[in-house]
Amino acid sequence: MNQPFFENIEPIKYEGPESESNLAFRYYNPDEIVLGKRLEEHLRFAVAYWHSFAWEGGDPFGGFTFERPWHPQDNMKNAYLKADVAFDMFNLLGQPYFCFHDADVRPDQGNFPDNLATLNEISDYFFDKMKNQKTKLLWGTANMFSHRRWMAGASTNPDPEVFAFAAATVKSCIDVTHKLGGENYVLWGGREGYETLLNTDLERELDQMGRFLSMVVDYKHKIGFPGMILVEPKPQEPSKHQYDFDVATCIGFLRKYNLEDDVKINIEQGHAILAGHSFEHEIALAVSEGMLGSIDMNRNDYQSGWDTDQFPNNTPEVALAYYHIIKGGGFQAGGTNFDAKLRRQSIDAEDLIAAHVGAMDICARGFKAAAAMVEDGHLEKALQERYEGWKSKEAQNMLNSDLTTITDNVLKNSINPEPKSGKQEKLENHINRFV
Ligand code: XLS
Ligand code: NI
Ligand code: NI
Repeated sequence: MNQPFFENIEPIKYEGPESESNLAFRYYNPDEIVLGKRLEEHLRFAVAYWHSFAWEGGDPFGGFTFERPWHPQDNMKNAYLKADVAFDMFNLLGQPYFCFHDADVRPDQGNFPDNLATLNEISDYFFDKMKNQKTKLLWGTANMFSHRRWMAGASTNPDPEVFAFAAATVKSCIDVTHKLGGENYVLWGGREGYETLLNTDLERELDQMGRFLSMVVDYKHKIGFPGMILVEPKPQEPSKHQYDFDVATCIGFLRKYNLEDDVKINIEQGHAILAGHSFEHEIALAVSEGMLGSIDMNRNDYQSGWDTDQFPNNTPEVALAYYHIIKGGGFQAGGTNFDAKLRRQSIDAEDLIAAHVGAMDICARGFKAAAAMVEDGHLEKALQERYEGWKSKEAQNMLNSDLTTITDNVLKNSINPEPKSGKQEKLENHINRFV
């Protein structure tokens, strides 16, 4: 199919920090070796199909602004055109991965058999395209939040028929992800939550969600899907209360249903902010529990209170996130998915490319800063020094004793601790040497 959507745009190249071009990488050189590995293999960038190609630019006060050639997205002809444009963009950017929901790539047919047939049809088309270009699938997922059938939840729905439709939908999406060699499968519970307890049996709904996820894990093993299963926390929006509130809540949930070995976590910057955390807090917590799977990289407006999904544009924030990812051993099957969308006034085809180029550059810059911070070692050393006291035998023994013994010791040795500086500003100043 011949379409002129990205007219006059050449494949994006690395030109270095001095480049004057709007459409060149200044920091992202995929072949640069950082910490012994190519940058491309560290960062594992993915483009999100939904924001870049399915979203039409509407907001609660106004309609669509984008008017792409593949709109309206209600027929398969336009689904094919959209796929052509998407894979053209992947070629221009050269990022190694993409991610998609079923609903991004084919129109909803209003019933399961037709949804299944069209998903299989368009994913066969992807399969052929992926034979001819380097783009791989980071993860697949099911959109079980847009269509009205999901309004009261998918697996947590009061209606068992919706649970059944959800199970069949997820099975079809795992099958397609497997067919395309996807490296992960994500479940984000957009409607898995509630508006009011007046009509919600919270305990029952959580049990339904636990059973559902267990079936997903069983199915993954049954078909030999080698990818990771990931859940993605978010505190609210679209539901008032989402069950997968944040990383800590997800870990508690996964442990309760004995799923912590089979399911890891996909952490999104904006969702961390909405939950009242920093991105690095969520990452560090997941790393410390062995639960980090992948990240959805974006930027949230700090004032709005809703999910703004902006492209990242803040090196210090990104650097601290990658610092904790590197300290955790880096990505295994996961990667950096740009779960980010244009502002609705950015209607040009070139805006889509520029947004990704800038985002890839910011991530590369942040990642290299983080790697330098790791190599420099000052932060790690300061951290070790702060906990130095715990290295002594007495301190370690105390952790295995009891309150009475400790009290006796406090009295006997007149223990009276002298406060020590936390040196926060000095440490923050140190970060500024790298970002
Ligand atoms: C929405 C979520 C969504 C998931 C995939 O807020 O971030 O985009 O990443 O369903
Ligand atoms: Ni996301
Ligand atoms: Ni989001």
